[in-house]
Amino acid sequence: MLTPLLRAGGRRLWLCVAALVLLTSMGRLHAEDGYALWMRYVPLDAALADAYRSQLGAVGAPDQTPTQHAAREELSRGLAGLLGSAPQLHADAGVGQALILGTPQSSAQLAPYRKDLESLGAEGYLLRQTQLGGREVLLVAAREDIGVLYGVFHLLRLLQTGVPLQGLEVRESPKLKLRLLNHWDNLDRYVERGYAGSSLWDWQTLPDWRDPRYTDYARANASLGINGTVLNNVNANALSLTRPYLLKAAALAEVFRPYGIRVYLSTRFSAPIELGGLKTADPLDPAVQRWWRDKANEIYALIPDFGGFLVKANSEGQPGPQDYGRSHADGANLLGDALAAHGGVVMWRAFVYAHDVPEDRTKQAYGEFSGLDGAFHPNVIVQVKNGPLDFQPREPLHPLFGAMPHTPLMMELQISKEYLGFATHLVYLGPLYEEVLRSDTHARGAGSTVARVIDGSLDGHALTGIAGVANTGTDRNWTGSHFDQANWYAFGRLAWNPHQSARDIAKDWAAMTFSPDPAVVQSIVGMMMASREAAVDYMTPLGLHHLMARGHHYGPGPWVAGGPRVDWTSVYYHRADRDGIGFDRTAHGSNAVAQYAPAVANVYGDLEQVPESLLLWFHHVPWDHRMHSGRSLWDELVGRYSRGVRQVQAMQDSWDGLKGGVDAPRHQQVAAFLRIQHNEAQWWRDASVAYFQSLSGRPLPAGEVPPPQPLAYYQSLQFPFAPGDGR
Ligand code: BDP
Repeated sequence: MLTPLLRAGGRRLWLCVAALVLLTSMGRLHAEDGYALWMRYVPLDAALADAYRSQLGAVGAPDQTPTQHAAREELSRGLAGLLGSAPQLHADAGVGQALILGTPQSSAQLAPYRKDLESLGAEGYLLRQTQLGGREVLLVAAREDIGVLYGVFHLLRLLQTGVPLQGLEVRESPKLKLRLLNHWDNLDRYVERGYAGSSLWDWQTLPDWRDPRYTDYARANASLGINGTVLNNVNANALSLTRPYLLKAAALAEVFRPYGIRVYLSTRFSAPIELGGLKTADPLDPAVQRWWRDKANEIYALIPDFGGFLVKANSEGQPGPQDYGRSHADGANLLGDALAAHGGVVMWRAFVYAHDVPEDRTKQAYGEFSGLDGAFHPNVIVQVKNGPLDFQPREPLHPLFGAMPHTPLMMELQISKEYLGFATHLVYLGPLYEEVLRSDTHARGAGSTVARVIDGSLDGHALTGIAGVANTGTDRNWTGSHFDQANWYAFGRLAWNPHQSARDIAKDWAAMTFSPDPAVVQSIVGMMMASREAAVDYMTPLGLHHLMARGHHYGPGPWVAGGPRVDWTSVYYHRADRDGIGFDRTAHGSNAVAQYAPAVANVYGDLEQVPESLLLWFHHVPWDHRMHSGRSLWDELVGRYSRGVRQVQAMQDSWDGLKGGVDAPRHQQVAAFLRIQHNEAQWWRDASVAYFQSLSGRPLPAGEVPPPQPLAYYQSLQFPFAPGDGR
């Protein structure tokens, strides 16, 4: 009798202890709203802080330029937060300093490193623990001030993630030259495909009022090495090029400059007509050429380090050179010539599909651009989306990668999740980015990855770059949800080095954003790494694509048909009927596979070899088609939809387990968003299964629950106020 009682008592005691531990740890967790992003700098574990404090001691950090000042400020803020006391900062390098920041020009102690630092380039940096005058010192050294700032952010990351500094040796330089955010922000502060509030840019109060948030935006970007920002939407308003707006852009440029961030603008090709009163915007017309040259001169007088133009032309109704019978190269070169004298670049988008071409939309960019290889002026770079359609949950690589060896190509990724559940769905995009970067174009034999196309190493280009469509807005947490901060973060880290691993990046982010506790990190990284595949499963499994509701793209719409353009409908892309499903892009169909190098085309074009994850992108197959699992395609499809929903449930379970390990306000919001995601994943699954079953006429596989509502119900749902729609 005694033993069970004791056991019960013991259990109670254990529960009390556990509750106490939880309460104490919860007590330590301050309520957070996400504003600080991954730069929270909250106190480290005491032992770790002691160890770091003994290694960092007094700091020598010059304070002569705005960038040097920014580096000092960040270091000071970081160390004060992490270690509990602000460091002693000395502007002149001196004996006894344990941490030395600077360049060979700014710090006498770093002068001997001049040669060593040369090879790191203008933005690179060196972190090194070494002996100086018989003492241990840590150097954060670079050729230019901006490298020092990047080095400071790197050092702070090491501290935030608990990396020992003993014997530290880090040599870093960016693999890509242009590392840009593209803001799809309109002048009225509406953000196209934005899910995080309004535009950060308060055009009305600029240039006089410089919201301190602009500085925090710059800090966040500099912490990742992002070095440029396109302020306005690619569906551009010509007014951005008028003097009042240029003055506003100049004010932002001034705030961003110390952080190494240049300002760029999206330009409307017809601006010479709209603003200049010309009759034409023909790129070969001398008056048009003069107008753009004058405009460039005006811009550079106000913004001496202006980055250049981003252009969406002859796409989705935007004006462009083809309106005058000229090519994309003619258009891009017109602007390139205007900027050349000032060192600016033109990023000319390849996201084009014509209104009157009845061809498979995924083929059109290649069709229009591949023939122009080598025709662009040296300061023009062609900006290509990751896949040939439009930021879907999964796409194959864009066939232009590797197909234009004589033209610099940069990649455009979407950070904002237009097609991936907006801000409420937890979908970490690191694996999506990594998947495309590691895709092999086979253009110059095996190993010709997209990462090597865009880092210039494949074809020897010096002008290189990557752009991410920003997910920022006025929401307190910047990105509309706590987890969407990870997508901004991952984009920036991969922009610096596209060969990094999405999992490693997730680990850093989770430790810095939530907690360095290994159990917390492991659990969060597990959720993140599975999340993208979950979204693919519950939205568009097995290579399906573009099945979202019309216009706003919120929720399922696999039945979408009719309307202005066939390639804006879902039925065009899935082609399902009683017999089968999928878009035949083999030689029997649109032959889009032929746009890839033969080694890739052979795999994608062959039903036996194509990865199942892209099966229905490239093939139209009967419902009975045998899958690797041994199941029929129909059974597999339904199974994938349900698997996606279960995965969201698993994320909810993991998150519930983190109660007490993450501060309450953030925990609650993520938990609520996961509930939304779960409901919406279920909705996606039910609506899609109901719809495809209405075509296939097949019974659900054993164990699958029938959709609770008839198809007509799902089809009747309307969301006129879903956010972010184009307008
Ligand atoms: C699509 C968006 C649309 C953009 C377009 C683009 O739906 O709002 O304008 O891409 O990239 O994904 O130009």
